[in-house]
Amino acid sequence: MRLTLGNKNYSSWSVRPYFFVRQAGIPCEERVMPLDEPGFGDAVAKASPSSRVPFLELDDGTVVWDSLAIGLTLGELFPESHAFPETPRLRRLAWSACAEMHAGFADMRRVLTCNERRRYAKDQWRRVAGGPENEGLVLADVRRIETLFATLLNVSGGPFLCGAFGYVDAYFVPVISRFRTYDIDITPTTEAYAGQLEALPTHAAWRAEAAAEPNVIEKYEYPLERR
Ligand SMILES: N[C@@H](CCC(=O)N[C@@H](CS)C(=O)NCC(=O)O)C(=O)O
Repeated sequence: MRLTLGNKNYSSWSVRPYFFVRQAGIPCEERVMPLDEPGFGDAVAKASPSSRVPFLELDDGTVVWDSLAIGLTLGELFPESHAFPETPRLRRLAWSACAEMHAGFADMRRVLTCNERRRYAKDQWRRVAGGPENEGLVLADVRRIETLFATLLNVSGGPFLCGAFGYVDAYFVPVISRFRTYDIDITPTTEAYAGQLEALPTHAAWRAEAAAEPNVIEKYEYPLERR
């Protein structure tokens, strides 16, 4: 089985399965295809039906594309990884949260691009948001995500969204990363949850591997003041 990813620093969709596979200890070969490098377009079009990363090649030759489908597949193939909770109520909440992330938060994703190794000074992101209306849309996404966290943590009792670490948590790792990159104000509940994710050994490994990547994608680097 082989998981193909984009840059660990920038490719938020790739970070999700990468983080889960690592944290759950699933045996899987890993390959990085850096986005925007010459040859990326042709290579990814040949290998991935959607021409996007991430994708997972199974031993029987099946290619599973899309971060959400990969999570569901990992849950099926590796039940001991507890990708999704066994308790039906929690499982349905995990599905809902992943689906909402997968389909939503376009304003936050567009403005607060994933860039784990960068740390901008507070409120600098507003300069690239495209006006007060867009700033409001980004903040509305952030607040909805915080409500989602609070709801799941309240039902499950934590420390992760559905109790034990699962795919839903890997799904929100790049969101917490964005909050850190852009120094977004977050509630104590979100802060405590972020601390749980950041304390995982996989998180330190991800940060180190993202920092070590040589590729810089200019369109994801803002000329903003850093902290
Ligand atoms: N819905 C997809 C989105 C995948 C996606 O947009 N991947 C981006 C990188 S984060 C990509 O492959 N971009 C390459 C391109 O558009 O050429 C998923 O969840 O996996």
